[in-house]
Amino acid sequence: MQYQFTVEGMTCGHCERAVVHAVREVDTDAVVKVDLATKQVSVESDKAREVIANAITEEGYKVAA
Ligand SMILES: [Cu+2]
Repeated sequence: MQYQFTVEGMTCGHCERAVVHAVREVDTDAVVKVDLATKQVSVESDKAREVIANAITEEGYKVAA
């Protein structure tokens, strides 16, 4: 599945890596792309959307509804 998230609170490369890492923790095969400027995170994963969103939230970033 291909998911698109708007994620608040990412400001730098560290945040980007933290988000990618958080997603990979729930799905090691996930393909994650982060665009800091537009706050967009696209994820290709077999996991449910909520599982990915929760992983990002637990890392300390806000997923817009
Ligand atoms: Cu940062």
